[in-house]
Amino acid sequence: MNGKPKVLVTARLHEDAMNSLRNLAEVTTLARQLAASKSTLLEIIHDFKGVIIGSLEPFDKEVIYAGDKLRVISRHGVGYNNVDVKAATQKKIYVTITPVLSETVADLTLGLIISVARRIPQAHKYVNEGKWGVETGFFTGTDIYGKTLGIIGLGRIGSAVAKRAKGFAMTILYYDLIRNLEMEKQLGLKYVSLESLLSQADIVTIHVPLTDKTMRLVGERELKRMKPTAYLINTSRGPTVDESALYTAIKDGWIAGAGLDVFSEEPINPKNPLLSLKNIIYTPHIASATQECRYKMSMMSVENTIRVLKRKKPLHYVTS
Ligand code: 8YV
Repeated sequence: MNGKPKVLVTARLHEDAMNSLRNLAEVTTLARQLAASKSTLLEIIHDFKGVIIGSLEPFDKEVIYAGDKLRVISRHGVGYNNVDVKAATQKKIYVTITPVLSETVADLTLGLIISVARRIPQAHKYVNEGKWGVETGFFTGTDIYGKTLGIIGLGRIGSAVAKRAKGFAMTILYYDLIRNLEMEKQLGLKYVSLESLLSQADIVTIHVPLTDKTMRLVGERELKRMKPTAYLINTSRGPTVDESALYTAIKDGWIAGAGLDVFSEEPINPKNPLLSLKNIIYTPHIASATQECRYKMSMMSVENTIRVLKRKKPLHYVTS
């Protein structure tokens, strides 16, 4: 029998990261779809000292308490709403994260902003279907340059979005629980209330973690405050937006459209009514999915795990 500690990997890691993990640990991989099932996790978790997981695997109190040997829950990512950090902290289990993805997520955010305002995906589909022509006014989009951007949550990712928006000569408003005077000075950002951000912005983009307080942060009331010409972008977590209110908002023209990378249910339910709207574009939770970024995330999630297994402090962790 080999005496290496057992580590369960349910995130998709780069081979280099897998190899360095295998030097130290006995590695078991499990497809994300299976790992998203709590009953599967409950059956197997007691075997493992470490887990490296994606954003869907439900590490709630029950799963965490069933992990007798568990010392580290390593998130391949920064959001940890699928992990009960309080239960983990009580059990002295590290919950680690990989804060190396802000620039990559900010890139996709800008991509969604431009795509939704200029209807790039719809135009692509149109040409792909053998159609052509500007005879349809639908493809006369709106400018991004010089418009007003409202950033909800000026953390690592929100700040990276702000830096990019400067290049588009945008007026940048932000709302957060904490003011960032440094960023305000550096980029000329304006701190405003959530209400005033919603009513002034041409594009509202969400960059908050999912917590009890940010659950459905943008609902009917907030959507009604937005301009009928404004777009909503979400690359954070689906449940920060009330999806049924968003459906009505777009259908009834309270707002002009949305660009979404995240949904309240993932993988998305093909019957989700949002999919039937034409003023909306969506991607399958790919904001951090570039070769470069996923490499860094893989290496860091493994490094965090190895450190804990060697009884060292991980590079980045959260507690409660
Ligand atoms: C990843 C994410 O898609 O960082 C996060 O919280 O949601 C994404 O970067 C996910 O964690 C992949 O494992």
